[in-house]
Amino acid sequence: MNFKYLKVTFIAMLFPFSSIVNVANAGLITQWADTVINFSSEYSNTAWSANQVLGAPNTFSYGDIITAWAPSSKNGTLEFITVGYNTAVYASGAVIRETLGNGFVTQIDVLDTLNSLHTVWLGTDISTDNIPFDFVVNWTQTNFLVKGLKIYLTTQNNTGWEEIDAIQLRGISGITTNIPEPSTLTIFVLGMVGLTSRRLNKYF
Ligand SMILES: [Ca+2]
Ligand SMILES: [Ca+2]
Repeated sequence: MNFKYLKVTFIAMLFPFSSIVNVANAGLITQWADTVINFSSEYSNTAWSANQVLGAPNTFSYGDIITAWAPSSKNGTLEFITVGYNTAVYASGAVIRETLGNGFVTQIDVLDTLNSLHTVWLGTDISTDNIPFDFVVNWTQTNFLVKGLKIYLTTQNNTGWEEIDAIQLRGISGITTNIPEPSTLTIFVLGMVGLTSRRLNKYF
């Protein structure tokens, strides 16, 4: 039996396994907003209230629908909403689900666990209009934990209302997991190969 060939084959098999562990370590967490921390205005405290951005999307058609947040002004104001998430993460992105007057977001800040805001996006929102649209924004992952998002918008985007159905935070958990590092795992398995081969070499 060609034992060298067996060892090379076994080592080669480790590489795809290492890749799987890397993916597991990535651990991207996606959360929909759990609390409303602050907001500039709301159309009412029930229909189109700030609380309508909480949870997973529940506005499935484009239009003036009560399950989305609308500021109290239709035009001519700058508005904001700040939302909180149950699990603080090293944040790398957000999804703002726009369901009326799409294309109105002007800025996104992340809220750290010491209650400081950091701007992660400033720009032109080119979301498609006339359909419920998930405006996805990605940025370089923060090196601090993030527990909230502040979304800024202009009501001057068009002559009608501007509305948000839901807001998602994306990031990596700050909680330590027990998944072994690929290097540790590889060294361990290579050690086992060495032990096994020494035993087998006695017979070949
Ligand atoms: Ca408007
Ligand atoms: Ca909603």
